[in-house]
Order: sequence, then C-alpha cells, then structure tokens
Amino acid sequence: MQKLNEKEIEERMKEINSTWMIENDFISKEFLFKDFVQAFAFMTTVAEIAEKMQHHPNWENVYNKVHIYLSTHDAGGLTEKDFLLAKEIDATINSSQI
Ligand code: H2B
Repeated sequence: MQKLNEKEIEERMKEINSTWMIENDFISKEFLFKDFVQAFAFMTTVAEIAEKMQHHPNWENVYNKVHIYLSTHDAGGLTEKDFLLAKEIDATINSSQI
C-alpha cells in the first residue's frame, strides 16, 4: 500500500470526523466510555474490524478511555487503509460512549 503525501493526508483528514488528529506518522483519537466494560466492548468490536481488514490499531486503554493511533507500519506512514479504518471505527460508536 502506497504511503500518502502531505496533500493527500490533508484531503483525507477532511473526510473523517474532525476529532481525529495528526500525530507524527499517525492519526489519533481518544474515545471515552462510561466504564471499563464499555471501553473493552468497543475494543472487541474494533479488533474484529481490524482482523477483517488485516489492518490493526496501536492503542492504549486506561479504565474508560481508549486512545487509538493508526498508521501503516509496512509503508512507514499513513495510507488509505488508516483512513478507512478510522471511518469504520467511528461508525461503531453508539450510546455506550459518553
Ligand atoms: N496493521 C497496521 N496498522 N499496519 C500494517 O502495516 C499492517 C497491519 N500490516 N496489520 C499487516 C497486518 C500485515 O503485516 C499482514 C501480513 O497483513
């Protein structure tokens, strides 16, 4: 998969929710839930999506917070796949999130 250049990244950023941020070679977003169970349920859903896409997030979980960082390790930067996964992740969000 082809690494996106700066202009392509800017264009893709406009297509995803504005809560995603660029952090070095990653796009990142923090998700907040009612409690650990809700956060972990979300992570399970994202894990299933990631397996289907064969594209996996870097993430941190502290109690009710899940911080996701997306990048394409094989390409050494951001690719189309990261933006596709970001869209899929946002689509899973429901009332379990605060
Ligand atoms: N996930 C991410 N985020 N980046 C990758 O480059 C990547 C991946 N490569 N998941 C995939 C797995 C690759 O190693 C397998 C063979 O599809």
